[in-house]
Amino acid sequence: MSFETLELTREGAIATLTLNRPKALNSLNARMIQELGECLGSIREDSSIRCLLVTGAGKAFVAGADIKEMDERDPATGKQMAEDGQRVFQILEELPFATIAVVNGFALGGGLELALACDFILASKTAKMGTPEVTLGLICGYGGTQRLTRAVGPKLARMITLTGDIYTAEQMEKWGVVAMTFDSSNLLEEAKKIANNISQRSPKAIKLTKQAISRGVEQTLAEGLKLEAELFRQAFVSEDKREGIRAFIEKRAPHFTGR
Ligand code: DAK
Repeated sequence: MSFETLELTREGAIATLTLNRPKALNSLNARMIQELGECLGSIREDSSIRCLLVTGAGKAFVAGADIKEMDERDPATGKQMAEDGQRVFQILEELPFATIAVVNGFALGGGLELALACDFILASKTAKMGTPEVTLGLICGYGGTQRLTRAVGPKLARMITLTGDIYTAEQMEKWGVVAMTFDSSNLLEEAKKIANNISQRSPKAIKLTKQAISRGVEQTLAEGLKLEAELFRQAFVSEDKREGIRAFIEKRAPHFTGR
């Protein structure tokens, strides 16, 4: 599959999706959103993928929505634009395998929103992140007010979005937006090590764990525990569980199939 604004590569069970408009700091234009939708839609049923890395070409991860394109768009299309983007980010969030945002540089506005739709964020120590929408008279339109709030709580989410300031990766790590930071020269390599680790785990258990967390976070604790019990039941009757336990007892590496 080839794209104008993206690159999708594979190394065994790990796929890497690179946002690829470096001259415009990989800002999200309509074409990129459309291609992201096509690309994610096409890989979501690919059971040979165990982990997806999402990163940016050049010095940015994604410097936000394409501001120049927004200037040319009919304001009446704003809601449609938000819904199109939200749908694509939702596909990313609901992929059945693990997804890691590998934030190599600026992750601003829609770029941070894209990273937040991944399972977790790894960043270069020199990366810069924030939601500058309010500096443009906008608000987050790709789920930022919702996912950032769920990630850090409403107080911190208010500070980040209301200031519109750009923060360091170190600060974002302290706040829990970023899981880990690495020197920029090692970032991709470290991310691949983590992806490789995840790739050895049971795909069935990964898929069910993702569902337990993302659906459970919307529920009360009592409802979430019920959900966990049901998903635990599904794991308990799986071939992967049988294989994982046999492999432990037989002192060998498991060969998971995701069934
Ligand atoms: N859009 C378009 N072009 C961009 C861009 C962007 N977001 N960010 C950078 N560029 C372009 C620059 O214009 C420049 O292009 P040329 O002048 O060379 O043609 C090129 O990329 C290199 O950028 P700089 O020369 O500015 O590079 P610097 O290192 O000096 O500065 C910077 C890097 C990231 C600090 C700076 O470029 C910057 O402030 N960029 C804008 C950041 C920003 O405000 N991003 C937008 C956030 S708002 C919505 C859904 C979502 C959203 C909105 C609506 N709906 C569905 C309605 C999301 C909104 C946002 O993301």
